[in-house]
Amino acid sequence: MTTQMTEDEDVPALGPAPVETGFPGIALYPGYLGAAAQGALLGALLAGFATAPPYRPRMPRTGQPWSIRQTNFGELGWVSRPDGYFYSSTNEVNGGKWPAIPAALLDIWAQVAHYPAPPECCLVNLYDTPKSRMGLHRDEDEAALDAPVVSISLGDSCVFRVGGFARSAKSKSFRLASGDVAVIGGASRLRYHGVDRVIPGSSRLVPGGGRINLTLRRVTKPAQ
Ligand code: MD3
Ligand code: FE
Repeated sequence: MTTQMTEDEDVPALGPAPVETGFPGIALYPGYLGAAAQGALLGALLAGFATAPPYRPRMPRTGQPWSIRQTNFGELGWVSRPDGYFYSSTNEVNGGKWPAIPAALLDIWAQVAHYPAPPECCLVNLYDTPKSRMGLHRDEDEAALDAPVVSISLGDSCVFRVGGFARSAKSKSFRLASGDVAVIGGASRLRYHGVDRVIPGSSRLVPGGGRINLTLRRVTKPAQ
């Protein structure tokens, strides 16, 4: 028995394994990024913000300002306009292109997405006030619905909710913490989901506090 235990301690840990969520197609990797990787990624994001500063979007039609700020990296950015939601290669705030997706994020996609093409969009959500939240919605603006959405959380933890395929379906809550990665695909790709609240002071990563969520998305169907 003792020798068996000693041998087990010599076995290197396997790579991070996803935890069971109860939703087929949703894999959660708690602590996928360690403290050093989180700090390096935050630095790359802040550098990109100099080119594409986060802005406060407004709801289509009503013009109601959101409680979060957003920006994008990649060939395509997800934007809210008076007439709906669109992917656009132009940053309409300053007329420029979006900065490139940081290499560390392309690596995460390659490791967890199990998809034969790279992401085209990294949508950045900044939960920068105690009131910041995201209502229940579905991500359905992508032609490549066979690709997963890969989410990376940095900074303060949040209470995240996953529902069903109708807004009224029952839902289940999870906590997402800094360094966690979630992969949402397969049979769960079109589930309703949202962020109920951020837990202030739960992380010291982001200067001034708050939460940053990155979602990597494949928008167009890759050429065969
Ligand atoms: C579950 N962002 O940007 S990411 C979004 O934390 C968005 O900022 C949230 O929802 C955030 O659209 C959640 C994780 C996520 C993304 C897509 C999903 C979870 C999902 C699609 C279906 C079910
Ligand atoms: Fe979403």
